[in-house]
Amino acid sequence: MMTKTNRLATLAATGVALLFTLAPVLQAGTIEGTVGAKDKSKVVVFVEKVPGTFNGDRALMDQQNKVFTPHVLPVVQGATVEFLNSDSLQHNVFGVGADEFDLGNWTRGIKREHTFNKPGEVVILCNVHPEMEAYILVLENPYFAQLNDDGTFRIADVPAGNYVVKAWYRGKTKKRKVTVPASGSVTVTF
Ligand SMILES: [Cu+2]
Repeated sequence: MMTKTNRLATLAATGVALLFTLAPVLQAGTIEGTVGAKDKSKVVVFVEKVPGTFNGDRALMDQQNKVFTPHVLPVVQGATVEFLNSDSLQHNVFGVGADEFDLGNWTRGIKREHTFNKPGEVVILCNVHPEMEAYILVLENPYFAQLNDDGTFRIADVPAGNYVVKAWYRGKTKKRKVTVPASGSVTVTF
């Protein structure tokens, strides 16, 4: 005869087994490959139209020695970017392109921020120093990657399906069609 404790244990075990049976299995694969570009740090590879709702995070762009760092910053739509002035002179930040704004001028140690809600490419400039330039790429989803030193990239956990993958470099994009498998990877060469 089953004791009360045993019966509870059996019920619990059945419940756990059911949970595992009913839980949806994520069918997702990896997109990997290479991009041929002179300046590998300035390439962003991204996947278009991945189903789901995604929120942008916070990111930082520094101004140091009259240079925006990083030079290329990919963010997800809705992200707020803080612009920090680390120099002992005045800088300005304004954006042109997919999103247009001007944050004004400010001095060392101070940050101002902007939230990027419009997808696309925004060129970041400083009206005090015409040589200062950077790019913020506002993307639809977090399925993007920057290149390793050897020109390779890897975008993991992409839901299985057919997509267009783009490689952005200095304001230009190349695209490839890919089929992401339910497990394993697909290789793309740009
Ligand atoms: Cu400046």
